[in-house]
Amino acid sequence: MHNKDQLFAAPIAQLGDFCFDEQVADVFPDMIQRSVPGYSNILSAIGMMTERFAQPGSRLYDLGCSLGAATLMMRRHVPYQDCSIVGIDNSPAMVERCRSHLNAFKSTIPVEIHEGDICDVAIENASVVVLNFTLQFIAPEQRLPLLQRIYQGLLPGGLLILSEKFKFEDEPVSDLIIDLHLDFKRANGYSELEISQKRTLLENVLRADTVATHKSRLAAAGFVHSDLWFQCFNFGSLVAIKQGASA
Ligand code: GEK
Repeated sequence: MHNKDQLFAAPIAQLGDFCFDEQVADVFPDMIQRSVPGYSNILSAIGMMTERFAQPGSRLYDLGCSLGAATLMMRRHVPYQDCSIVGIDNSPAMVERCRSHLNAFKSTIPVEIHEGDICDVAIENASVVVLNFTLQFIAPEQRLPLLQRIYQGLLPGGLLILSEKFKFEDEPVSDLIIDLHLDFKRANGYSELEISQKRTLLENVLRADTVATHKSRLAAAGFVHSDLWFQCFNFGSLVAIKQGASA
């Protein structure tokens, strides 16, 4: 059983910025499941795509791994014993819990979980790179350089899975989609106070882009092949494939 997210249930006098501290790490599986529509579908598909895109002797990266949900999926589905998985997160609370969570399951695939900034770490010999709801927390000016480094680090035929919260330009459409997401959170038991406090906290921290911005940034980073493969309200996921010898 996961701890229930009740972090924003009582009024908070001073609302600062959201951060991935111990309190958040303790309730994170419940929080993300109740806040992000389609989260478990995306995780299942990360497993399916790992089976297809992992290359023998390569590395698989989970950038902004939190408690390692995508790392676990990749570890379960990677079809080659000589692959390894690297998870990176800059929150010490997440990294500590991620390591013990992964140790609770048996596997012969090597996994390293590093505490660090994904904008600084080397990405090499990669067949699959996952950015599952992490790019949205990176400073906008660092997003293209990060995608360029991912592109450089991917092997030909390698895959990037980029899941994000999206912004919409058309006002009535945007209002509708934001409302549907609020209904999703209400249906999952969040109160109006919890919803509004969390929104205020995230305002300066989570800066969403439109799907079109993501596609053009992926193209600018070098990816010739990319598109949206999943969307539910204002959350979704893109794939980008590095041109291979035969692609
Ligand atoms: C999942 N992928 O469950 N460097 C490293 N980590 C970072 C950085 C950075 N610069 N900025 C933020 N993070 C996970 C969910 S959560 C998404 C990802 C969410 C980390 C941060 O510490 C947090 O753990 C993660 O990115 C984002 O599939 O909370 O909406």
